[in-house]
Parts: sequence; structure tokens; C-alpha cells
Amino acid sequence: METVKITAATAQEALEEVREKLGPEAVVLNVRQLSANGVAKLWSKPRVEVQAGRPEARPNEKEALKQIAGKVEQLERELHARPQPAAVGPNFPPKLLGMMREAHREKGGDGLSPSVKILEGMGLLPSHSRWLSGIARNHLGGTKPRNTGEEMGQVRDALTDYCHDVAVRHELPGNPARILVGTPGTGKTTTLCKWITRESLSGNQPVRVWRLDGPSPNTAEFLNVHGELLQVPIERTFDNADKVPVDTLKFVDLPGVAAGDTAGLEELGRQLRFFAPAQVLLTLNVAYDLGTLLSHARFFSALPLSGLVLTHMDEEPRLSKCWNLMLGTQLPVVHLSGGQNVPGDFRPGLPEQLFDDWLTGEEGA
Ligand SMILES: Nc1nc2c(ncn2[C@@H]2O[C@H](COP(=O)(O)OP(=O)(O)OP(=O)(O)O)[C@@H](O)[C@H]2O)c(=O)[nH]1
Ligand SMILES: [Mg+2]
Repeated sequence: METVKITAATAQEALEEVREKLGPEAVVLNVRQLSANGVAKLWSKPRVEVQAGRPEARPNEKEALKQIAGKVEQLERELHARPQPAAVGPNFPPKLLGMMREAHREKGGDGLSPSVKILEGMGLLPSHSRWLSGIARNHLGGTKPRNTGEEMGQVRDALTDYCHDVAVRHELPGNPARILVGTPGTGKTTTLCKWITRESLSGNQPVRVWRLDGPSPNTAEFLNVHGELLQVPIERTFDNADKVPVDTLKFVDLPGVAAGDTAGLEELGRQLRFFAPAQVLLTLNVAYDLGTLLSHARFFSALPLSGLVLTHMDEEPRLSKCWNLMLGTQLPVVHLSGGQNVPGDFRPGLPEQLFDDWLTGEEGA
């Protein structure tokens, strides 16, 4: 990716220069404040450094499907010709190749289609595999796929359609406040910094943030530093009588509640009612093991959750975890976040993209 670093008096000024250099599709990768060194600090105002890049174009829907079908077809052809996984084409991770061969050999043995068997081999929980086989079969209607590649495309359609249905079910009307909840240290405030950076630099809507104490004090001073950099107001108290303009994007930062702290959870629930209807997003650190994450999700399910935010994507290569969490909680993955850079890796949870990256990524290697 072609990147540039621009230093200016404000983030907005730096962004204008970025867009001049990289065009309107430029994506901001990092925003940080640069302070003058030594005594120059006394008279110099801090400057802002914006690092940005031009993203590589991703294949469109049709191309992605063609790619998947093509890859699976190619794989099957090669598998027939050469039984040794090491001898087949470079596009598939060796583990995936092994699984394809295995799935082909065991076709139909346990009621799972070869494609779903592959996904199970790539980490999908068996209970989800059985369910997916069922919905994929119904989704297909009367059309029988001619090969595993075509079948994988249809499984992808069934699963991603289901994800869109789940997302629609959790959509809230109007412009609700966004509130990230979860256990302490999962990356809620960091994600919020990333989110407000994206939104405030896009300049589409004004942004306002409330950094509130919860069952424990909210010590995230870095949120204020970041707000100052973006010229986004960060408030420490919330006044219900305060009439916020309808187009303002409202974000609320609250400290974490430990799993099992039922008194803390009740207090958090009471606090959330002030903002209702709010988009309450359960923030999970995907570097934790799946069992722990699912138990955290169960604990927080007492709250009116409308989605998941998955953090620490930089530390967890297995995208199967995202799928198992989405299917286990029946909540849409609203955002994915990886790393400490702001905004760095912060992207919407697009089911098609998540599926393609899962299938073609390094997970099976
Ligand atoms: N590697 C990595 N570190 C992260 C990520 N997100 C956050 N962190 C780091 O995790 C630590 C905790 O992040 P916070 O954003 O303060 O977590 P929090 O959930 O707001 O914590 P509490 O408010 O105390 O509940 C910080 O050191 C962050 O820099 C991530 O995606 N990847
Ligand atoms: Mg925090």
C-alpha cells in the first residue's frame, strides 16, 4: 500500500493534504500528536502527524465468488491428479489442501456437505457445522451444485445472508448513542478512539463523547488527549436535559465490568437506560480462548446488546473465532479492530469479506 505521512497544525489540515496526495479514497492509518522538543515546547504549539495510505482494491462480489469456486475447482483437479498435498498449487495453504482431500473422500459420511466439512476443519464448531449444513441445503433450493467449489459459493451465500438477517434484526432506529461494554482491558476505549477518529476525519457528522465513570472510575485520560487532537469534545458528566442535535454521533466510554461481577453488571445496566435506545456493543478480545469469550458473552447477555466489536485481531489469526462468536451469540460483528495505532486497523464486520479472508487466509496453513 502506498502511504504518506503529513504533519500539520490540525488533523483536518493534514487530512486535506493527504487527500490531495492520495485521492478521496485515502485511508487514515495513524494519527498522533507531535510535541516540540526541549525549550521550544514553551512557544511551539503541538503539531499533528497523520499517516495515510491508498487501499488496494478488493474483488467485487461476483469476482470473489468466482475466485472461491475457481480455487476449489483447481484444488480438486490437482488433488485427483496428485494425491500428495505438498505437490498442489501455491494458492492454498497445505492444511486446507489436506482437508479438501479428506472432505472429498468422506463425502456425505456424517451428513455434512464437503464444503461445511472443510469449514469445520478450519475451526467452525461442530454444532455450527451441522446447523450450517442444514441452512445451506435449504438455501440451495432445487439447484444441485456441480462441484465442491460451487457448493462452497452457495454455503457462503447462505451464511452471509444469515449474517445480514441477524444485523437487520439488531438495527436500531435513528441515531443511537454507541456504547462499548465488556470486561476490563478488552480495548473499548482504544476502539472508541479509532471510531471517533474515522468519523471526525470523515467530517460527515459532528461527534461528541462522554467519558463516564461506571461501577469503577474511568481512568482513560488518553481519550481526552485524543479528543483534543481531533477537536472532539470529551465530557465527564451526562446531563439528560442537554439537547444534543439529532445528527451528532454520540459515543459513551465506560470502564469494564469483570465477568461474574453481578452487582457491577446491574449498575451498568441502570446506567445504559439513560441512553436508551443505545447501540450497546459487547467488546471481546479475540486473543482470549473461545470458551472464555463465550462465557463472557453469556454474562453480558443480560444487557440490551446489539452487536459485537472484536479487538486484538492483530494477535489472533484464526478467523473461525469470529464466526463461532457471531453464531454463538447471534449478534452481528459490527467492527473489527487490530493493534494500538489509532485508527490503524479498524473495519466494519462485512460477512462476505470475513468469509473470503477465512477461506483464503493463512488459517488453514
Ligand atoms: N495488541 C493490541 N492491543 C490493544 C488492542 N486494543 C487495545 N489494546 C491495548 O490494550 C490495552 C487496554 O486497552 P483499553 O482500550 O484501555 O481497554 P478498555 O477496554 O477500555 O479498558 P477498561 O476501560 O479498563 O475496561 C491498552 O494497552 C491498549 O493499547 C488491539 O486490538 N491489539
Ligand atoms: Mg476504557
